[in-house]
Amino acid sequence: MVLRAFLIGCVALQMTAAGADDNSFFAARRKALMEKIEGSIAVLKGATETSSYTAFRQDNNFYYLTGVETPGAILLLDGIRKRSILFLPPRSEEIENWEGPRLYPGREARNATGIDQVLEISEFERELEKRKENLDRLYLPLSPIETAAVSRDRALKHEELTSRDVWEGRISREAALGQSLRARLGSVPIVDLSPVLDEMRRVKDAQEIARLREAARIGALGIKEAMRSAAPGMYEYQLAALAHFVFLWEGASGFAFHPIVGSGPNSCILHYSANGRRMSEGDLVVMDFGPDYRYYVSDITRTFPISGKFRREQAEVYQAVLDAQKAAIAKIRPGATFADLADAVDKALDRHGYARFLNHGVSHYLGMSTHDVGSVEPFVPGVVITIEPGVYMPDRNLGVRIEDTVLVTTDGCEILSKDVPKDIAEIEALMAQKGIAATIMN
Ligand SMILES: [Mn+2]
Repeated sequence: MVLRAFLIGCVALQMTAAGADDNSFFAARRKALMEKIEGSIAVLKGATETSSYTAFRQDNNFYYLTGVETPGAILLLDGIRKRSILFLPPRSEEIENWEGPRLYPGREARNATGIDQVLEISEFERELEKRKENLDRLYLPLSPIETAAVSRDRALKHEELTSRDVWEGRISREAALGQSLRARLGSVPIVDLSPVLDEMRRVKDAQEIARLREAARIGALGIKEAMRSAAPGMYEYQLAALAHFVFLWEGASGFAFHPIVGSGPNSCILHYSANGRRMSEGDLVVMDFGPDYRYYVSDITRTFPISGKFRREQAEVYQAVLDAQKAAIAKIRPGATFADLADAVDKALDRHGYARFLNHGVSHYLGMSTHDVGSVEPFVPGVVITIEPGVYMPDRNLGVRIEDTVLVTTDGCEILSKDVPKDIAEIEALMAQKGIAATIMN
């Protein structure tokens, strides 16, 4: 998925989900955060029940620090006493009846989560009250909550539009939370926790890297299946469905962002989402999609001819974009910046006279969100980025984008999405194979 700005940084546990191994990662993150807010406390409010019949997905920050996937939870991190308290809604027979068992306040939840104390949500105010005396500040994340398929750029835009809407204009959830807390805290200032969490989340730990690697493996498998099955006469949504099927089959909870499958003229629409066009001989298809696997995502784009063979003009543009992508990947290492990658892409495309046909940013951080948090550079080992140059020529119905998910290592990088071919001969060989669509349609 493409970043709007030219460069971002030119400058369950639902009783079961997380296990003991996972808990040690969550505990380490809470410990690290409490060190950063030494002498203060932080409050995070998790996602509430969904307003639709979709699966509950916890807020990224809340999950990052707890692994807890229970709706309506609050986390208090006490950086003075170095203790964490989780607040959960009380047991409800009705909810259990409909939704199954949940995590409830008490010893069982403490054992399952490894969090120091698990109290009922009604206790939160008293615990806050206890701590407000002599408190120098309270940290609260002020950036928008991130649940399924949410990235901050999009969420901020939505927030801005909502606040400016003459008819439904209202303050954000985070601003409202801040107001409620302020009313109870008196003169204690509220400080934004988001930049602190952003910088922690920017650099991935071993658990995160393992999940990102799996998300990229699943993403690659899905895109490969779509390429294998692609044939003239199919609809764009059918390619999306094939990849989505593979994502779910492999254990992803859903997608990282709505699928982008643009054929022919739609290949030039950066975030094309209708996916309704019937594809025909000669079309080039830009497919940009990725799964959400245990709160970590991948973001992969491949461009391929629906018939399985590139036409000469298509191959020429494609090769230029591929050269640019490879030139940029060669620059990815600790110390490099987004500007270095943009520069490598620009120089490579310029050699072919195509630089002016690129109208979006070519790289962004990726992790729990597709356009992940973190505005700090240069890269360090453990950050994950995407690299996605493109060339778009609407006059010729010809759009090409190639995107991989890449982990920065100590001595260079590892292309996590390397399983999907991108060289012309390899793409044509993959597309000559029989895909599962042939079985579904017969
Ligand atoms: Mn992207």
